[in-house]
Amino acid sequence: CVNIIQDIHCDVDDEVYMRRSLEIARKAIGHTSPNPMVGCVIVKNGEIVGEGFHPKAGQPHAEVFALREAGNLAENATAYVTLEPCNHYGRTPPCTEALVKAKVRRVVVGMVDPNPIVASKGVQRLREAGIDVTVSIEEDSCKKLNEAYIHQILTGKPLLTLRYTLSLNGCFLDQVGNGVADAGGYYSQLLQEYTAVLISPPSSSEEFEIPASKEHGAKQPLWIFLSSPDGSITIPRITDTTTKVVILTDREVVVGKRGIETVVMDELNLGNILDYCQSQGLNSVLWDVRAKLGIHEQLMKEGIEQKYLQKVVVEVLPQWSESQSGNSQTLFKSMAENLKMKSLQPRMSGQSVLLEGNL
Ligand code: AOF
Ligand code: ZN
Repeated sequence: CVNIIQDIHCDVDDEVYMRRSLEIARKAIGHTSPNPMVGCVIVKNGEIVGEGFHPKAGQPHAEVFALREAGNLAENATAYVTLEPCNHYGRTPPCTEALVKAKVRRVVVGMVDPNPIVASKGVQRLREAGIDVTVSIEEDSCKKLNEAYIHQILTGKPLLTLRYTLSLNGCFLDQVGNGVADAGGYYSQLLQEYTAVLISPPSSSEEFEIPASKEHGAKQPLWIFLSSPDGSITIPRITDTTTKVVILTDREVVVGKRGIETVVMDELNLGNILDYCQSQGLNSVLWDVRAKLGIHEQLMKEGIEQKYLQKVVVEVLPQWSESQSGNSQTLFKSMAENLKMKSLQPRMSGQSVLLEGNL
């Protein structure tokens, strides 16, 4: 389908350009929280004349960068945006006005913005200005890209994903099999995606080394260490000066190590932990369990029963474990009753099998 005459467009092209917008949006992966990732391309006579993405909260939106690049060519062009253009004055002015001013003829929107300040008002404003608007192109991919943002806007809580490693005989292993040393491994990718990693460490006596970021200037999540139920804490070894660590505890502790902050809470429950993350603008939290699940049994039960847990990533290593898993029966009963996976998608990462699903 060749789009030579600007009045004629076809659905195939819409999907192609929306996928390009999604690709651009991903350039800001892990950097935009609490804002969504958004990408925009401007197409004139079948050619891309401008591209942009939202780099960070506080900075201009995707449409603004794309319109800047397109300049006068934006007139009568089509704009593809992964998220409905905003119609409000936030940290930045409304994108709808920028699109209207640039005299764009058509806007193709990946998904409606669930943010109640925007929610369809952006589309409405564009239509009122005489712009032809098409909504819900590559919608599932657009929603997947911003699942943390959507969850946080709708529930007021960060998206919480549980990650653990299993042996072939179903025992919990205290390691990440694939990905720590390998920049292309799934774990490195998770570190890019998530704004925070919540660590249930194997045991306070063991050294825990936080992996240094693979590329210079790569985004690092906030590393949150939870004190054990007996009050003991793990002080991680940091090899990268940009790494930030917070130890969450329910009693006073003095750490005195650069880059490590301690935050004392009245009670170390999951509600308080997620509120803390929310207050820090963190919209996605990877709960990385390196010990048997039972170490933070109460937290885990709370996560399951209060429906804080949204996703699970399980890594199955091609090896057997000699230890028995020794997990709490009460916890497992609660999991069996409450954890129903909606979907479970398998894939490979190195020698490991990954099972990813939504609850
Ligand atoms: C867009 N394009 O690239 C983004 C949008 O504080 P602000 O001004 O950055 O506004 C943040 C809100 O704007 C955010 O919650 C979401 O509703 C929308 N984000 N909208 O048109 C963008 N990042
Ligand atoms: Zn905007």
